[in-house]
Amino acid sequence: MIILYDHPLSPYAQKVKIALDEKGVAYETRIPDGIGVGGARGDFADASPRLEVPALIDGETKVFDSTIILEYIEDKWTEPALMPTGPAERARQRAIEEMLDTHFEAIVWGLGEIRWFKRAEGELAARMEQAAGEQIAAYHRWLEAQLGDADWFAGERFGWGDLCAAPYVNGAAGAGFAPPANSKLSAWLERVNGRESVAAANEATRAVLGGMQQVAETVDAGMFKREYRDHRLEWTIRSGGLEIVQAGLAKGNIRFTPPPA
Ligand SMILES: N[C@@H](CCC(=O)N[C@@H](CS)C(=O)NCC(=O)O)C(=O)O
Repeated sequence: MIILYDHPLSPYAQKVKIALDEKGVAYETRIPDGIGVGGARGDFADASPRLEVPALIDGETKVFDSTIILEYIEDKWTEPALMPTGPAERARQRAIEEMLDTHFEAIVWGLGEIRWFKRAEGELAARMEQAAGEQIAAYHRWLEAQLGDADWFAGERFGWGDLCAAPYVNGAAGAGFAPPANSKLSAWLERVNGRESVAAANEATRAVLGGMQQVAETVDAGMFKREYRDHRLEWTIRSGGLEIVQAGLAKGNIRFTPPPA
């Protein structure tokens, strides 16, 4: 049985679950012990040197990073193909994935740091939320242009760009930043959420969201050490939250990407 190290709130893990479901591949999900504190060990750490979900174990094969896992899935289970044909179209799918995995993800993640983990309150939180809203609106415009008049980012059929976009656009919508009403992007979101694979990932997310109301205290008590890696660190600083990083470093409740063990 394929094992997927997962967290239901991880958009990266959602990409992988949607791809496996679309291809009808059976798998078992596991939430690694120590996720969120940088303390994971054992099989998960062997599969994922950066101690991040998702990580996939298929027999002797261990793959980490959602993009690399998606490529593995597409190479191993070829039907139905999620990547369209033609080099230009394939490059476009990868560009959509890249834009969302990097800067778009960081914005939605940053909103979680403010609202769930209470990294900022009052005026600072309001300024950062406003910046997030403006940035998300810009990404929505970019996505709308990528969609054009097609039903799917992948063209005539659901595919790579769609499964990569769904977790992030849903995450932003859940945070109160839905695509503009009556836009092509909002019609696409409704369409993509109608797919069983996407609905299942959404349901798993909803099931754990209630528990996020209590996490601020656990961060304060030093039980979490959140990973302020690459684009997330950039987002925090460019959106006015340098003091969040400084306070987190002083309190020891933020960390950066670890080197392999
Ligand atoms: N580039 C990676 C990013 C994965 C990632 O950042 N995962 C987060 C969850 S969304 C994680 O596991 N962080 C480790 C932690 O919080 O301890 C991918 O595409 O899979």
